[in-house]
Amino acid sequence: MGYEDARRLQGIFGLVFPFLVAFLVHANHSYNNQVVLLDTTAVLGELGWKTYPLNGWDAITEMDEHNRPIHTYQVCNVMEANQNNWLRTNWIPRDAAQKIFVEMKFTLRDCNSIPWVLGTCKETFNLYYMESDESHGVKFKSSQYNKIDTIAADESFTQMDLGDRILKLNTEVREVGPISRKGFYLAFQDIGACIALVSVRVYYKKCPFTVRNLAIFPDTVPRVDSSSLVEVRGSCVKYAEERDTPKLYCGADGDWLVPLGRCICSIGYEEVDGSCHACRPSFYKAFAGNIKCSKCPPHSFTYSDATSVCQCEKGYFRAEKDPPTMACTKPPSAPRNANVNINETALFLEWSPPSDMGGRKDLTYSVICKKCGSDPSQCELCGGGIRFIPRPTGLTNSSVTVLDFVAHANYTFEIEAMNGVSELSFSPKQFAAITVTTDQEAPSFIGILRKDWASQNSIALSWKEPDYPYEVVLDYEIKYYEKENEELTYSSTKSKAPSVIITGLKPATKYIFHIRLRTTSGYRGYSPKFEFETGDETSDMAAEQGQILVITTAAVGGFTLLVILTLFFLITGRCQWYIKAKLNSEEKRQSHLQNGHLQFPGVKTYVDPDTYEDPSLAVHEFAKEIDPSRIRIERVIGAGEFGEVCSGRLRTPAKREIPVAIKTLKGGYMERQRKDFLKEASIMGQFDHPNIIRLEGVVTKSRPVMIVVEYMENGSLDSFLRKHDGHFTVIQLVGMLRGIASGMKYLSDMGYVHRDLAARNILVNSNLVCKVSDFGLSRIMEDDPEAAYTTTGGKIPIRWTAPEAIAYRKFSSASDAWSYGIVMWEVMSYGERPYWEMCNQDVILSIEEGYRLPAPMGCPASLHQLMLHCWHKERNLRPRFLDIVNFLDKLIRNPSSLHTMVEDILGWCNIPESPGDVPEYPVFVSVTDWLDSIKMGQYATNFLVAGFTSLDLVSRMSIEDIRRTGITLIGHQRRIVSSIQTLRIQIMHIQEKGFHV
Ligand code: ACK
Repeated sequence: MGYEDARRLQGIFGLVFPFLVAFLVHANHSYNNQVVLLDTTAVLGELGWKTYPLNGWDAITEMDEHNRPIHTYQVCNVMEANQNNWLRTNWIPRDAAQKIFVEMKFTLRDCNSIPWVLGTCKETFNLYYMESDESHGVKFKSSQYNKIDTIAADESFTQMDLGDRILKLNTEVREVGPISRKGFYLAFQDIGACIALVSVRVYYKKCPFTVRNLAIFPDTVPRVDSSSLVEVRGSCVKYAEERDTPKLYCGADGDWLVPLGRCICSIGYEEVDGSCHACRPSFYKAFAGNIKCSKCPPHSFTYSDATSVCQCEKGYFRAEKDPPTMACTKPPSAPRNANVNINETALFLEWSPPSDMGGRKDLTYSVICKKCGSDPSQCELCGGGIRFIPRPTGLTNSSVTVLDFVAHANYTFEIEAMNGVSELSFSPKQFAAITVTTDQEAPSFIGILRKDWASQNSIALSWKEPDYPYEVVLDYEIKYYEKENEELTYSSTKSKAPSVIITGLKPATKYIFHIRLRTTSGYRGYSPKFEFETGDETSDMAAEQGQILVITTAAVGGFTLLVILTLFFLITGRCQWYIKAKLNSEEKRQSHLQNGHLQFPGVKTYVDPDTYEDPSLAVHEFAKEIDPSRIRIERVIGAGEFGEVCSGRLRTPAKREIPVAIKTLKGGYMERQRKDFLKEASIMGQFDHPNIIRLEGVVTKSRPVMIVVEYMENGSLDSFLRKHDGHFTVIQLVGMLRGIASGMKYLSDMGYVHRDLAARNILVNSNLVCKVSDFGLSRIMEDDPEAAYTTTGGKIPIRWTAPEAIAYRKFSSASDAWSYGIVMWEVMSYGERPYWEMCNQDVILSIEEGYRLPAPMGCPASLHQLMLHCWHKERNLRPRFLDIVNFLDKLIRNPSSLHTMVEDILGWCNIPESPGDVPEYPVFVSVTDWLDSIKMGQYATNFLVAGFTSLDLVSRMSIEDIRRTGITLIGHQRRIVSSIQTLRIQIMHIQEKGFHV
């Protein structure tokens, strides 16, 4: 409120204080996130506060024009030295408050304006408090009180002001907490000033009752510690149910943050204006969800409210698996146009689909076979002798083949169409029937099939050649199928000789074989079925021997060739093995390339040590063996998953000593652990880059097994930053990030995906050079304390991992880029834990819902933009590491681009340069918005009361102006000053474009 608006005042009291006008004192602010514990402007009777001594503070109550009291306490003993006047409130119950706010409105007389008081007159008073579980009545002991602050006026008034009768009202707010007793007193100590305390308002902040996403959140008191949030679980409104636990976080300023999860209206209810209402008659809602009720589907109805499933009309049904949204349906009519074709051995039945499908698509057919005598009414079911291909029931095509029927018989086939509701209907079944008489020759028998031998995948059969005096046998056809799987697989092969080897069979499986022969007059009938089984693992040797025996015996008839052949196989096998070993490493490179990584000319490709049959070969291909006498271990610096991590010295072949870190494998390890331990060396040894931790070598030939790497004086990046919170310039931090990005670019160029990029896995040396480390690959997830099990079963460091990698383990350089964004955030917040105390499940959910980490305090906007870019949901749209390095290089070359803090630009809205243009410069909405955007919203009243009501005025404020508004915290003063500098630049740009602020 501007001072100019204040009404003229009347004088009282020796030196004459101004009286306050009602609209200033009774200004009606209502804040729904504040709970008021005391407001002197709302007390109708006497306040009854205690004064010590009695002639110190003086209570004066006046009435405003609405007859409401204005309680003022005044003191003005400026003529006498050594004043110590106390004014104590009544006992104020704490309620649920943990931190309280005291807002005081007062006027203070300028000492210079009072003659003869030099030396005794003061321009401040002190604010105290004392906690207690009950009221102490009139008892008062100043020594029991704790000082909150010294309160000074931004504006004191002079005699001249009094003459002009202009009110200079100060408003100061102080916070106190944590408060834990049942209540407290406030006390105001005057030490010789001329003060009128006009009003006191005591309140605490709360996140107010709210309904979000159909969930109710009660009034919640924030934590005293302003950096931590209170997690509140919402309860669903009536007729709603939970979908992903609804949660909100209550922030220190009484704001609800990060909405997660939601409730949805139950079945039969729909959402109307934030609550759930029953569906009307003729409407239904079958699923819980925030969808509207729908009209009943065809052939169904309902006469009641809140219906979840509509009832079917008569003659219509709903199959068990039919969704309630589907129309009710009925059985199909009978198939049409049944027809039969018959040849020597088979009957082919065909028909057309029914004319009425009953409204469904799940149509199948069944064929019933009946064998009838000469009287068509005397029929019996055919029984098992007859075969249907593919099967007699559940047919989806409108045809079937019938085999193994008897000659000279009458058969009737009834073909029925069915669908998913046929079983539910009591109406008589409708089918198409067709009768056929068989008159073909019965199948001819050609003798007995013998199994000569069987291996896992083949069977050798033979039979006796038939004796047909008048016909020439052209060849044999052998049909076979798996006994258990008759309909699915049916194969055949031909042979001119009376023997065959059938290959490609499944091990230890029973097969059925038929055979028929072809003569010059055509095919004869099939033989009966023969059943043979393939062998299991143990049978192969015998079979191979049998095979060789058969081949050899047949071809040579002697033992010599068998020996020669055996020798030949052995030798060629050996040679192949030898050649394979030679090619091994090259093949692995090739196979890696086939895994999708694009090889850049001149860039080495990473070789996965897992592709080596023997991982110790990989270690020695990529890591030097170090003689342990060259290593001097000095001290233990940490604990790794496999054993201690030590620092020490390594004597180089050139006799120089270099500092190293030594990872050891503790005794009693299993072979698998040794492999995993050395795998890191096999990976690290392939890299050579200034931002990747360098491998010096390994000790594998003596105990303990060790991995020796370069020493990084400052240890891991996360703890290093936490230890040096706020110590670095933005450029230094960007330099570190640039290093990490450069290392990651190298890794991604080599086709290596890190999967566990996080500040804890970056090491820092004494020159602040950051290097990527921890190449555990498969074991990382076990090793990393951050890794948690996902629903897909893997162990993943959730907070650092891209959503697609969490959801379906799609790890790539793009998912590394996501992790890099998190590392950026860790660096800019000096090692803060990403997503703070949120649980992993909430992190996953909030990312899914589009939430992203906000910029850490003091983070340049350009860097936060880059982070957001790295956290693009669509992985192909994330920057490549090459882009990141280039971008950071540009920032480093042009440091002014780092001056705009995110706080400065939040809350601005974009304005177009000219109609149709893409907005370039942001513009603020109000002073309050601007303060909110730099997280200083708590000072909005101070600014407005002090008259800084427009951004233009704010942009001209000096540090003194800021102090005068009552902002005492140095950090806050600094933040506001630096934000004002940015504001000036922004306003200049906006004005250059011809816009008004
Ligand atoms: O945070 P720190 O001091 O840095 O504690 C861990 C500890 O060993 C267990 O991993 C430190 N550490 C690991 N490698 C190195 C290294 N090459 N140089 C210096 N310290 C290292 C790490």
